[in-house]
Amino acid sequence: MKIGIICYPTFGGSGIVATELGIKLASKGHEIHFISYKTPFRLNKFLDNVYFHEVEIPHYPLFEHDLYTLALTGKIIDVIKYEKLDIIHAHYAIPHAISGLLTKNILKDSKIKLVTTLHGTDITLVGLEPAYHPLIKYSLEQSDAITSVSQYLRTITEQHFNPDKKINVIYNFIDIDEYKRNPCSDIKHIIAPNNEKILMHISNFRPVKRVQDTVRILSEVIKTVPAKLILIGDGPERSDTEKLARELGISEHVKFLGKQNAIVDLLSAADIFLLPSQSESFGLSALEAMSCGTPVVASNIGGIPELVIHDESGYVAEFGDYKRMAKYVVNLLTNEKKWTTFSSNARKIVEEKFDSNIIIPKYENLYYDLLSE
Ligand code: GMT
Repeated sequence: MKIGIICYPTFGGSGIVATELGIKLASKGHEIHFISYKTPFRLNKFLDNVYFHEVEIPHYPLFEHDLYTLALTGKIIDVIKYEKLDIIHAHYAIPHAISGLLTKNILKDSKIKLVTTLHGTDITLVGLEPAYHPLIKYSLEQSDAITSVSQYLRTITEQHFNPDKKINVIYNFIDIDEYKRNPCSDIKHIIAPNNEKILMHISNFRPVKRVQDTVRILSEVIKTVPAKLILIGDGPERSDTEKLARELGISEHVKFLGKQNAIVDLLSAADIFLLPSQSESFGLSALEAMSCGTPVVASNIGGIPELVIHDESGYVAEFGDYKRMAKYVVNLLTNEKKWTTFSSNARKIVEEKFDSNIIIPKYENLYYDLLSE
């Protein structure tokens, strides 16, 4: 099949999922055409069957705002026409699914099929903006197929938009051969030379991630267990989080590493992964941690409990209840047998439910079904 993938190229779960999906499909012989305003950051080497098409946005003094949606539509039309695509797959409803629909309407005689994958905030945040609500509803009803990355996201989409179309849940996935605990990682000894336990968090530091709660959790944990907190990523909450660590007098226990690429080695050094988000349709970083055998302590919101099984592979608590999360962390860090069981349970859940070898065929079957209609 020839598939066009429309996604955001920057750090962020939806772009990562879209890029990894394209890479896996290409390795199975499909021809993949990524369309975005920048090369997706995970597309960092030559790969057979993979092409990238950059959307150029024309500027004109009359346009106070760039017309990305229209420029994207023009580029999709171009790629469909000249590369003879069978499917376009939009990741994130706004504006990708809208551009996809516009394309379909313009190319009336084409047999192109549009798949829209919902990732979370396109429904729970952006989708609730009154100006965008009718657009999202239209894009859901007019796409040839809709997928969502968790059961939770399907339910909330049905509640808010009541689309007259089935939503297929296809969970996010991971390459379990790439994301596995690396016992040789010497990062642990560098970060914690006195054998302190390591708590870790990775995100884009947006307010919804509640990064400051990770510092509050650490301040509780170190009352009983010597520990360090490693924060990976960057974003708007970083300076306030640094300030909080200073105010609590624990900044020597907190390391801000910024954006990093050696995620597997870093996760292999972690004893606990923290994800205290206020909203999370899935929680891709928790999946990466679990695949590396790191138990997760998280909030019990959104799609998180679909992967972090409470009292089995980690713990979940009410969002904002950092004291309870800290208790769960201490409980795991002071019970080696329990930690080992949770670590292997976490890996097992990933192998059984979220392995890319299980999930990618679900997307392929969806495409084949559409093409045979
Ligand atoms: O968080 C966003 O604004 C969008 C998106 C992204 O690109 O990071 O995140 C969502 O998609 C991820 C991949 O499917 C999910 O793992 C995240 O849980 C989800 N974020 C939220 O729901 C807040």
